[in-house]
Amino acid sequence: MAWITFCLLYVFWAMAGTSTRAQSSCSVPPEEQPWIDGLQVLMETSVAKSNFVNPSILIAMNLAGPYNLEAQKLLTNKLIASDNADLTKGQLALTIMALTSSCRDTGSQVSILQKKMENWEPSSPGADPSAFYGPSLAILALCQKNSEATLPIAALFAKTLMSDPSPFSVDTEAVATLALTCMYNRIPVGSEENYRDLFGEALKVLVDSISLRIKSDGIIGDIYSTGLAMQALSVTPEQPMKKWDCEKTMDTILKEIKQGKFQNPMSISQILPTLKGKTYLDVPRVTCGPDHGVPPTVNDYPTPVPTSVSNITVIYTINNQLKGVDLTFHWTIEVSVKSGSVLLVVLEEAQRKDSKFKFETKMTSWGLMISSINNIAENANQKTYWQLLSGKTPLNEGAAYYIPSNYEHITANFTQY
Ligand code: B12
Repeated sequence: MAWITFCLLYVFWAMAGTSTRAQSSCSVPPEEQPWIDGLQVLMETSVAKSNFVNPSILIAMNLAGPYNLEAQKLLTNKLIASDNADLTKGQLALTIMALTSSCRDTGSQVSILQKKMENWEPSSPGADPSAFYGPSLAILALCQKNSEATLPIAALFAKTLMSDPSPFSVDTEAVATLALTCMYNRIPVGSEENYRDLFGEALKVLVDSISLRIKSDGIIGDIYSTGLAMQALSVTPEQPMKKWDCEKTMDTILKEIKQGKFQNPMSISQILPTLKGKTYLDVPRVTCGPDHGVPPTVNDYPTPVPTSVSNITVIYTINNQLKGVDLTFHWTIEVSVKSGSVLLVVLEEAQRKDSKFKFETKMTSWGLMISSINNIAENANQKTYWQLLSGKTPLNEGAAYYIPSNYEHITANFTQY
């Protein structure tokens, strides 16, 4: 009898571990599907165009079902061949999930990440609101590989998270929710500590906080955190204090897609799973085989309307009050660029007009990041970076995608996170 009970419990646990029980979900209406296909094609096309090996794109592609099998193969092989030595916890976690979604072996990466997380020393409370983003990805990836071995790390993570008073970004809370939901769903029967209560309590804190950031139009945080937040709210076992209207969020996201707000392949990679009814929790369940969706022809989906070619003036200020007392500066320049130009063109024009405005960039998963201006460089150890603002409002896109309007005042401000 005891044996039968054990077997039943095991089956129940195994089923719990493999189901991403959608608490709230909604889908893209069939007539809007061409827009989503268009996004996927845009994201997949970026693979051949860039040398940057982006695991998030492979994850999204495999969750959605790749159209471009060549791109899928190319990215998988590049990831297998890439050197893991200098990867951060978050990058390693994304690599593991990407290779898993392509049904490849991840044994060596998993043991490196496991060790890194066993040695993880949470930063002091309130130190850095984004410090949990990478560790959240790490717990999510490790949970999918070996949830039992991840229990103590996830428990420390959940406790640290709850004791930190600083408000996290919606992006961070969303990934932490996915990670702890994965753990919650895979707690082995008969575990010593009461993990279910602990993870449940942490999840409640996280989803309540996410729900408080739902705007009246359904956007959660900003449009670029909404994809991850939708994934999180659709799988969490804890009900948020403020009810989430998935349909409303979906409607607004579709409107934003039609306005051309999802041009950055990385932004597509974070919204596409939700639009396809998937979440990062589905990564271990991707089936790899010869089957793939029929690629839509390029004309099948609408593209955003092109902008005009008249010139506009942009006011551009660079400000450093942080580094080196004798190095501080606050300079402004006016530049003229073609209407519809991205901010990067403004920065290039400013640099051409006046060498004080010289700048450097570095390639990242989100595209080019402004890493240095007038020889003052960002520094992760000192938590400094160049923040971009329009007036006093921080931009929600980077310089390679943001399109300033006529007489807009853009500031690059050297600051700390
Ligand atoms: C942490 C974080 C930062 C940190 C990164 C440094 C650090 N050591 O952690 C800091 C505070 C510096 C930062 C800066 C900015 N960020 Co930021 N950031 C994030 C966050 C929360 C997590 C990134 C991460 O760790 N990913 C996991 C690791 C494993 O991947 P990774 O590829 O190695 O991560 C690197 C890149 O993401 C890069 N990065 C971070 N933010 C941005 C933004 C842009 C435009 C670029 C090109 C690169 C970049 O820094 C990471 C660490 O090296 C994401 C949220 C998200 N949804 O992705 C937002 C996010 C990527 N950031 C965003 C934005 C808008 C910015 C800023 C433009 C804000 C501003 N107004 O200045 C600036 C960049 C300005 C510049 N100099 O070019 C947006 C991008 C949206 C978009 N469509 O482009 C996101 C999605 C947040 C959001 N929901 O709006 N960010």
